[in-house]
Amino acid sequence: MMITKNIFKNDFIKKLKTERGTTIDEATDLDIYYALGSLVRDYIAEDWVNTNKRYIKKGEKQVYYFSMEFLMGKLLVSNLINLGIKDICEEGLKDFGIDLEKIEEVEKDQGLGNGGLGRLAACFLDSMASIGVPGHGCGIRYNYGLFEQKIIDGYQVEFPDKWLQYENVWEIRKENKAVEVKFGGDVRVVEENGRLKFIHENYESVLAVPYDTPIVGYKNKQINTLRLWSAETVKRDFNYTCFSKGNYLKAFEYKNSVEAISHVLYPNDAYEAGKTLRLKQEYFLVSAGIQSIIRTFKKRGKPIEDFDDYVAIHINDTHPALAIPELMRILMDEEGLGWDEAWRITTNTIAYTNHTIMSEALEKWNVDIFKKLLPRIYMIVHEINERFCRELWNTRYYGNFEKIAEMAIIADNQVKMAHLAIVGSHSVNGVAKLHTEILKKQELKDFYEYYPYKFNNKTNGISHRRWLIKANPELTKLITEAIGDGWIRVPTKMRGLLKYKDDPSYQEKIYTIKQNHKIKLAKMIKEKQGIDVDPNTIFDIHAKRIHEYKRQLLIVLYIMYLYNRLKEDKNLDIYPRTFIFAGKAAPAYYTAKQIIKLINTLAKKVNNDKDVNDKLKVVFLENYGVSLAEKLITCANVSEQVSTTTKEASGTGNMKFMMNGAITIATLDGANIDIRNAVGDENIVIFGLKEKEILKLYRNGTYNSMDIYNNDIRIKTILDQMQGKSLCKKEGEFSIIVDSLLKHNDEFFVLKDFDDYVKAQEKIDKLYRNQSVWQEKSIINIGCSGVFSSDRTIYEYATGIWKVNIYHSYYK
Ligand code: DL6
Repeated sequence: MMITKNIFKNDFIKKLKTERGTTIDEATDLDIYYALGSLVRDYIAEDWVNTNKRYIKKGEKQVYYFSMEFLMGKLLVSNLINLGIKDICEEGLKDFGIDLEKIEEVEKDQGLGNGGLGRLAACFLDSMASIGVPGHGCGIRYNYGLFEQKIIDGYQVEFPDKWLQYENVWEIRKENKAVEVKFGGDVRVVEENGRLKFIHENYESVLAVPYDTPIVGYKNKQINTLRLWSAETVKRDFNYTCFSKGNYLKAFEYKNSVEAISHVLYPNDAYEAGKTLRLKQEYFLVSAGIQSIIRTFKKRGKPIEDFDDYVAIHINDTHPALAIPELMRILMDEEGLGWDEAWRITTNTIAYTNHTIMSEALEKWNVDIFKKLLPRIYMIVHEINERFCRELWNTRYYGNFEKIAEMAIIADNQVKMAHLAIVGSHSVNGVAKLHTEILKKQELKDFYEYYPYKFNNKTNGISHRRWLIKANPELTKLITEAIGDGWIRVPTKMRGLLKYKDDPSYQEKIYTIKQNHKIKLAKMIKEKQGIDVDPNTIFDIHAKRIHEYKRQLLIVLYIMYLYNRLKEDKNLDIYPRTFIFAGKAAPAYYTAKQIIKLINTLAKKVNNDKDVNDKLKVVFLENYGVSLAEKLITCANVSEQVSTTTKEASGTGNMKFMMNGAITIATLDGANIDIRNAVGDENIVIFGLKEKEILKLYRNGTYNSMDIYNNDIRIKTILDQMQGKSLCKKEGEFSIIVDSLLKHNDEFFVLKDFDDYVKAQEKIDKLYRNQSVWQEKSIINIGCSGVFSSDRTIYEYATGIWKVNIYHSYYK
């Protein structure tokens, strides 16, 4: 159906009446949001049903993207854009005196993720639907997403994220599709007709109930599904006998323990060591997801032996790696296949992405916990391990006990999830070239040597629909005016912009758009924090999780250095800057939380010092998430991507900032390298240790951060200030930070890279003064950013790993 403005206006009035019992004059913003959301869902409905029908009728291979995290953000405006009706709705609402931007504020972010990994999953869903891959998300419907961060007295304080406080207008509960997931109990083995049967008994049952959210493709009528599972009790909600006897806690024990499974997202971007509940969550996700896939597959009437021709399952890091033994279990215990056939199907179906080399993120589960919680799954993992070790012994490592122990899936009383994921899948990919090379050369070297054909690289990407079209409609319009709208479907066509790079009038327009965003942000900062920020200063932004390897500290040291210089000489000629930080720290990561406190302490000092005020400001914005990111990325002149080389697998914030015209100051880490290759050395500012230098320093242990402290007066002064009372009231408040840099020898080479970073920043300062040069670089960055669209990434996954049909042939 073609939706015109009048149709929309009539439908909207009707919705307000039927769903909210109100009229335009009486409606609150919440009424308007819900009526609008419900209407948009109606507009989606028919295409959603038709897409599913088409998948079944054509028998197309389906992709299921399993992830413990989906950081979807808000969906209203992004759905309007993809349906192609945003302008109509916006204008229709305006006729009623309603501002869409204001209504969008009512929607809660779906913050079911920690950071890069979860947001990548969300971008992938958008791209799969938009380029026409039959691909769906499978995750957990946490009642509480990533905590809400408030800054109180400079400290991070966490509050529950009540995203489901009101109805979630996008989801549909499908209780008829619920499945049972079993925990604990015993496995009895019996022989029947010459075959072993595994009977799972005395287990605890949990009902997994799916909630489906439509994922709207860009103007193509393709609607895929994000299915999130919620844990519920199977039979009785609570034990009435206990309740009657007055034992209230006991009465609700079962209900509480079941519902805990999907209660809250673990707020850590590495894994939660040893937490049984986390293991329970992981199995809950894969068991529910795989049972549901098998059920859908069987409806097609194809033989189970052909499963891998029709289904591809992707596991987003190792968190869903139990998909491997779970699929084996179902194929053998329920479908009656033998081990070899089940193994062939499983490994052909499953593919795995590694997202980090940080050792604390490598999941390992204690065998005793694992066995107790998942007895049948443990038996299968044990058998996979036995067979794998035997194969290693027989093929390549005969007699080499040490090597086999290193590669084993179960060793040292632990189940190693990365090893399971590699052995049980047909593809292992890293997320940027450098990251993949590090996996091959170091972290997963043994596995690469054994299975070279499994390893490949898929450089990350971002949805340009979310991060440019939605976040920056003004820039979107300007690009389209210059080169037409072909770039929206084929983002690499943004290169067409390069011919405008030195056109003064185009440069002026690019400048004005950025400037207007900065003015808006400055207003928000003033309202929220009372800080006056001048939009004419350079906006220098670092927004991402707070982590030592991401090196917020390097920027802090630089600000302190600038501050000291300005205090010495008020007339010092530096281009005025506003440093903006945003990001959450894992609640148990004390050093990261102290870094937040340090930034806020420094902000207070700098912002209240009249001597430096017209040249330097520092702002920490609380509660970083998708919505705040959409506001920030449009405002940056400088994008800070300063992780210790080799530590950031890819980064995706780097791509978002670049696409919105920021110039990146970066180490040669993760996808920064790919950005450098795309824009050329002159259009990015690179500094810091290179991969080889870093690896050498780690290897030969010759680095001594005390030498730098003793020989570089700038650093000595700053660290002494950080220790003493000149910065904060409580002496020693930041000693954990200073100790990490000095006593613990600066694991992330902050001090080592400081000097080079200062020089890089001086280069930025100089470049910004010449606005025509700066704007030229900005246009080049925008023009070259198309290759970082997740449409490209998904195209590579679809053709290189999943081998699925891509329905919309415009993407090549
Ligand atoms: O691949 C998405 C994203 C990368 O861009 C980041 O560089 C990387 O740090 C992040 N990794 C994680 C770690 N999670 N685990 N395990 O979030 O992935």
